[in-house]
Amino acid sequence: MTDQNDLQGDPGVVLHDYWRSSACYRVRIVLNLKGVTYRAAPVDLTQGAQARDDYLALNAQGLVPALEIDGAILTQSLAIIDYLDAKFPRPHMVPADPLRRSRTLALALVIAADVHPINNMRVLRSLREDYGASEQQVERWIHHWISAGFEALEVAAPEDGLFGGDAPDLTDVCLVPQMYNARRFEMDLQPYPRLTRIDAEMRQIAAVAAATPEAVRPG
Ligand SMILES: N[C@@H](CCC(=O)N[C@@H](CS)C(=O)NCC(=O)O)C(=O)O
Repeated sequence: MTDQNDLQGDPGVVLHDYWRSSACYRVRIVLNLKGVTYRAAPVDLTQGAQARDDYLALNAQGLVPALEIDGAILTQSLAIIDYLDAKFPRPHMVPADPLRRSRTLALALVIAADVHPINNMRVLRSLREDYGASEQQVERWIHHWISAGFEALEVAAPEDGLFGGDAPDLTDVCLVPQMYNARRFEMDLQPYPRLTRIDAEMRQIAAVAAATPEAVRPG
């Protein structure tokens, strides 16, 4: 796949990355699928590095990822992927056909807009610190919202192949990190056999395997 785009390997591409962040994991998968070489600049969320002035100068939201590319700083994983798709078209993450495009975006947004944001670190911290939630309640919250998204995705998932058919699309790219999180929080995945199969097929792809948290964990 690396030889399919006209330009890859710009050594100036820097991903401000946290190894276990799902939003970063999405961007790493797409950079790898498109064969774009990048340097990772770790932002240690466990040390609060996302809230330090030097990082806030890159992303005033204090969230990872941020991508430095072409002299610009891009934020929001889906907006970053949209830029990469425009700049390095092959393989496409979102189809050009309007109807297929809308359907792909809708499924990807089940995860990126409706599941992931309410399970991220700052929300879980607020549940614990501002609302006194116990670890058991936090876990129930996480499972509840992942299940809500996965139930809808399982219905939409193809019987064979990936969401993108023979090649990954944006939904597949968003699914893999969300499945990683589901396993991390010990969710029962038996109700989602199609999602489980798609995730396993995705992780067989070398570019996807190279983006896994364990493969990029610093130190
Ligand atoms: N919608 C954003 C979400 C980014 C996001 O929530 N990043 C998390 C890691 S996955 C983060 O930086 N969390 C830091 C915090 O919650 O303080 C995107 O897709 O880029």
